[in-house]
Amino acid sequence: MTRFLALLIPVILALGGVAQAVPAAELAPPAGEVLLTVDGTVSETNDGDAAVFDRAMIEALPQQEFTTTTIWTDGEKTFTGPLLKDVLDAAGAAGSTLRAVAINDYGIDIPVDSLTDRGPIIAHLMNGEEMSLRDKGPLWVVYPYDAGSEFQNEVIYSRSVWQLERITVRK
Ligand SMILES: Nc1nc2c(c(=O)[nH]1)N[C@H]1C(S)=C(S)[C@@H](COP(=O)(O)O)O[C@H]1N2
Ligand SMILES: [Mo]
Repeated sequence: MTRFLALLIPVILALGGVAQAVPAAELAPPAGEVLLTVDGTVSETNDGDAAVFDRAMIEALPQQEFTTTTIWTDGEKTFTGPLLKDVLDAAGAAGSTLRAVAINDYGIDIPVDSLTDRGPIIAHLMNGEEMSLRDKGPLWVVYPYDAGSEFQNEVIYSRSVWQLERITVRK
C-alpha cells in the first residue's frame, strides 16, 4: 500500500500540473461581487455565456494610468484601470461593435476598431480611490481627454459611460 502510494503520488502531481496549466489561460470564476459582465460573442466565459469580472479580476489585468481633466469633474484627476481592449481580450471577444450599458440603462455603441493603447480605460480608481456609484463608479469608461483634440468631442463624451455594468460584443 505504501509502495503503491509512493508510485502514485508523482503521477497525481504530474496530472495536477497539466490540469492547472491549461485553465491558467482561462478566466477564473469571480470570487467577489461581479462589477462587469461581458457577453455576446465572447469565448472566455466563466458564468454561463458571459465573461464576468469582480474587482480583483479587473485589478489583475495590466493597469494604465493617466491624469486629465474631464467635463464632469473638477480639476485634474488620475484614473487607473485596464485598457478596454485588454478587458475584451481577456473575455475572448470577437466582434466589431460593443454595446456599453450603464446601471442607469444608458447605453452606447462603441466600434471595436476605435479602441487603442491610448484608451479608453475602464477606470476603477480615481486619484487612487475606488469610485462610489454617486461618484460615477464603480467602473467608468475614461479617455485621456487632455491628451488631444481627438478626445474632446461629443462622440468620445457619449462613449464615456460611467457606472458601467455590461458590455455586449456584437459581430
Ligand atoms: N452612466 C451614464 N454615462 C453617460 C451618460 C449617461 O446618461 N449615463 N451620458 C453620456 C453622454 S451622451 C454624454 S455626452 C455624457 C453626458 O454628460 P453630461 O450629462 O454631463 O452632459 O456622458 C455620457 N455617459
Ligand atoms: Mo451626449
